[in-house]
Amino acid sequence: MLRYFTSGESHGEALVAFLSGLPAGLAVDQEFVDRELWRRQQGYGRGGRMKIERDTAHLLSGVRHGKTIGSPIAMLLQNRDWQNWKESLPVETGDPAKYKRVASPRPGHADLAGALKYDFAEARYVLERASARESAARVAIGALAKLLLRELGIEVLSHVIAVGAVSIAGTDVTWERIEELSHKNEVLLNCADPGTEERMKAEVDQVLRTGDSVGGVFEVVAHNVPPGLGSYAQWDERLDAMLAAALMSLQAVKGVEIGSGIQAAASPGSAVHDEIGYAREARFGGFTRTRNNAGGIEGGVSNGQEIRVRGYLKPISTLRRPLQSVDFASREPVKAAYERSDVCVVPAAGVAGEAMVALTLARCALEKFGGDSIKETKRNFQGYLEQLRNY
Ligand code: EPS
Repeated sequence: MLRYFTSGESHGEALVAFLSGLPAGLAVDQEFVDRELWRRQQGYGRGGRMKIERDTAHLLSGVRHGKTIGSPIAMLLQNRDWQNWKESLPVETGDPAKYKRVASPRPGHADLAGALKYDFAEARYVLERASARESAARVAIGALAKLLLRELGIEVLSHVIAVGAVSIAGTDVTWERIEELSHKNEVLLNCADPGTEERMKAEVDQVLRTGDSVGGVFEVVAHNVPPGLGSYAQWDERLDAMLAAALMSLQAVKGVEIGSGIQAAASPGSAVHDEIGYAREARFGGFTRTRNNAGGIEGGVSNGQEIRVRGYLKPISTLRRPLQSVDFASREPVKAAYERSDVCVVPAAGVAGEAMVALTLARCALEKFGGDSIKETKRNFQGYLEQLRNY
C-alpha cells in the first residue's frame, strides 16, 4: 500500500517527506522532482519568502543507482530561511527574549483553533506547521507518484480557472493546452487564456494595493486514466471521495468539485449526464462520450475519461490591513497579527493539487495493478489493457 506523510515547520531547518510502497525499479529523475518544486514556487502574488527559497529534494533513502529499491523513501527539503530563524525558533530552549510570538490570532488561519487545541499561549507553533510551506514536501513525493503513473501512461497537470472574481469562460481547456502551460519558464497565473490571465493579474494588483488577499479556483486534470480505478464497494474506496479528501487537505482549500458537479445540482439530468457512444478503435474498450460533466468518475470509479477535479481556495488569511481580533495575553480587542505573506497562491496550490491527485491515483493504481517491481506492475497493467481490448 502506498503510504506517505510529512514533517517540518515552515521556518524550521527542513521539511521531510516519507513515501512507502512504491515498487522497485522505478527510475527517479531528480531534475523532474526539482522542476515540480520550482513550479510550486511560482505565481504572481507570492510574497518575499519565495525569493529566499530555492526548493530541491535531497533523497535520503529508498533510491539507489537512480532507481527505487522497494524500501521506504525519505526526502529532505532544506528551508533556506532557517538561517534567519535559528535564534527565534531553536530546537533547544534558546533565549525566550528572541522568540517571535504571534500575539493575536488571524481570522481564517489555524492560529486560534490550534492554540486552543494544543494549549499554547500564542500561535507561533500553530502557524509553523499549519503553513502551506508543508505542501512543498507533498509536491516532492507527488513527483515520484507522477513518475510511477507515467509508466502506465497517465499524466497529471493543473491550470487556474479563477482568481477572485475573474474566471476563464467557456468549455473545458484541452489537455494539450494545459501541457503547453506546464512547459513555460515564467508563470504568471497559469491560466490557459492570456487575456483572462491579464485580468487575473489586475485582480491581484488590486488586493496588493488595498492590503487585502484573494483566492480562486484551480483545476487538476489526470490524462489517460484507464477505467476501473476506485470502487463503489465501500464508501471510503470511492475515487471521488478519496480525491475530495486529498484536495481538501491542502491549506486554504474550502471546496472541491468533480467535473461540473456544482452546476449539475441546478441542471436537469439530460443536460448533465454524458451520453455513451462506441467507436471500435477508441482506447480502453471503445466506449466514447461527447462531453465529460462527470469529470471522469461515475459510481466512484474512473470511467476512462479525463479526471477533472477543482479546488476552491479561500483568500490567504494574513492581511496587511488586518481584521479585528483579540490579544492572546490581555484579551483586549486588537488587530490580527501580520507577518510577511503571499497575497495569491492559486497557481501554486494547483501544483500541490496535482501532487495530491497523483498520490491518490498512484495508490489506486497500485491497489489494482501493484507488484513488488515496476516490471511486475506493468505486466499486470498490460494484462488489464488486454482485457479491456477484448471486452
Ligand atoms: C505561509 C506564509 C508565507 C508563505 C508560506 C505560507 O511564508 P513566510 O511566513 O515565511 O513568509 O510564503 O509559503 C511557503 C513558505 C511556501 O513554500 O509555500 C503561511 O502562513 O501559510
